[in-house]
Amino acid sequence: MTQTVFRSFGGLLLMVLCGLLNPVSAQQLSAAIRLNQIGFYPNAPKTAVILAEKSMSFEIKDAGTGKVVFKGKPAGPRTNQHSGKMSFIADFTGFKKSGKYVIEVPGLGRSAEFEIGEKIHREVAQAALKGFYYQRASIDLPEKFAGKWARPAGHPDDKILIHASAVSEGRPENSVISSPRGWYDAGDYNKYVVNSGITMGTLLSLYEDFPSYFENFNTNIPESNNGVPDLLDEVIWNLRWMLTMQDPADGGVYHKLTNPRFDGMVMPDAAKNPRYVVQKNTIATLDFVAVTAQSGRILKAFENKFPGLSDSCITAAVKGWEWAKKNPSVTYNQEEMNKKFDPDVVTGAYGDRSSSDEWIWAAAEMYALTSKTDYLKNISFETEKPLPLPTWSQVKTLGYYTIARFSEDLKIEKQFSQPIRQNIVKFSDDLLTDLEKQPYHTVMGKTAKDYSWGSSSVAANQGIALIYAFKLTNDRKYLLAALGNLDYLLGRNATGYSFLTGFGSKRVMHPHHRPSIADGIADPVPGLLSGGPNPAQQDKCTTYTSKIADESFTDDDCSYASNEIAINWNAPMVYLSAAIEALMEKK
Ligand code: 9MR
Repeated sequence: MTQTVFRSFGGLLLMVLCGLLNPVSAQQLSAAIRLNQIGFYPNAPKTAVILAEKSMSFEIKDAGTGKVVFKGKPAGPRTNQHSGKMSFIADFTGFKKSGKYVIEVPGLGRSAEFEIGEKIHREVAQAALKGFYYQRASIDLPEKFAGKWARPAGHPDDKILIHASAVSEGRPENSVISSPRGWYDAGDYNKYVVNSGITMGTLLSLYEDFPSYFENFNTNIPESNNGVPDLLDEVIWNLRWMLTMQDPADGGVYHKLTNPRFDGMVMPDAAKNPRYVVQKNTIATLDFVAVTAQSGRILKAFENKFPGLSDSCITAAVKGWEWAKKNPSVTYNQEEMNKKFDPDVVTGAYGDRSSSDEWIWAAAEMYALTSKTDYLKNISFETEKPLPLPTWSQVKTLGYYTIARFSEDLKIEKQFSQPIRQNIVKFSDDLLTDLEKQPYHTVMGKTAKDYSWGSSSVAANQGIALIYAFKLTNDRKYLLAALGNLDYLLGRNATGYSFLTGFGSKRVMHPHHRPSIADGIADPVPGLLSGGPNPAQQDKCTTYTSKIADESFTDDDCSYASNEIAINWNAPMVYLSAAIEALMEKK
């Protein structure tokens, strides 16, 4: 009894003391206040969203002293087009002092602590790139680089079987090739050329767009001190794998390196099922051409570090292009393949019927590499059509970005590059239309279509398009809208989650990601971007609490449709966060 009284008295004393030391903690955390949980640049917009039925004033308080440093009245209300919910926009852009703060809405509660400071997203960008290191196949991740997520190598991939669908001269069924390295695609352990295509294109473009920023961008990987930017070292890990996916006999490229069925929820080194390369096809080959052409171009400058690698890439690109020209309509149709060949393969299909966009991307990269207009023959750039956002199955915009990047150097006639530049700006203007009416004040989420499988990558890719528009026009409104989408990804959204593992006060903890599930460590592998809301809920998980487009998310590892991670989503996250850092540093 005495002990209990003493304990509760002690507890009370502790609470009072803490309250005195940190007066802001008196207010309850409120889930109705949504903001970028990492923080803000001193000289950029600062927005929080308050979910409420009526307008309430807000205060920014110093997190240490509890002193009110800024007061404001939020604008609104705005009505959410998906849920009908009302929100108000608390703008504290005028407050510019670096430090740690909370936002408080008397009567509602307070936010978790956030920071105002220069380079506020640098660690986010570094972690998102480091996420690729954690996805590496065929290599040990020692503690020195992987911290508590250290693990033995998985999938040596040095004895890969030729699937019946992939036989060619010199490579009969079940013969063995070596195809090590590369990144695991996602929460699963397979390696897919098509998805590697857009991922590599995005990361390589990031390097080409901001080369100097990466001179000093360390992610603590084994290659960190080799005199090559870590971004390129990371990309080369996957590039060397991709090069093994080309059939040396004819230049065609296998669709994927895969188990017949998905592995169980085990660590990489415990997954020992036989793996195959399957059917060569036009689209995988063209994606490969684009990546190797771009790599060949970039790596010319690193010839002394990687003797011969640039040349190997260029040779591979040319061979792939020739194969695609001879085989322009070989599509990968998993169902059809399974009818004809054994074993059946039921892993990610990445089946895509239309190759016109891959032709555009590959042609643009080959042309940028060689300046030979031959590569543009018979290619329609389709600039009369609206620009589509890049996805694994729609890559022509990656080609546009390259043309836009090099239009001066390539001396491409105006009539050719001009419409591409205009398209990028037009797309960005359309994104910006009605921004002032959006419930989270983001271009992300204007239409329910934005919430497709991997919607986080939609937000990130919109951000990239806006950054290109900014580079083309120098109009800061595009850059700030891109930053708004980064705010979305880090917490200013209808779920209240920060979608990057390891970051944010309300962060994703249970991604559909085999190592994170199997390693017995509470924290998931960091730096991985969760797919995000997806009202289609194909995984049929029972823990979703909403079917509304922008809320249809569950932080549950059963949810491969809303909470998986994937390399093609991480890459635009790296691009967006690093590009914003690079551009904010400049001004
Ligand atoms: O990102 C892909 C999405 O667009 C498709 O609708 C979905 C179903 O085919 O597949 C997604 O990609 C998955 C791939 O097939 C296998 N690895 C995990 C990928 C992310 O969920």
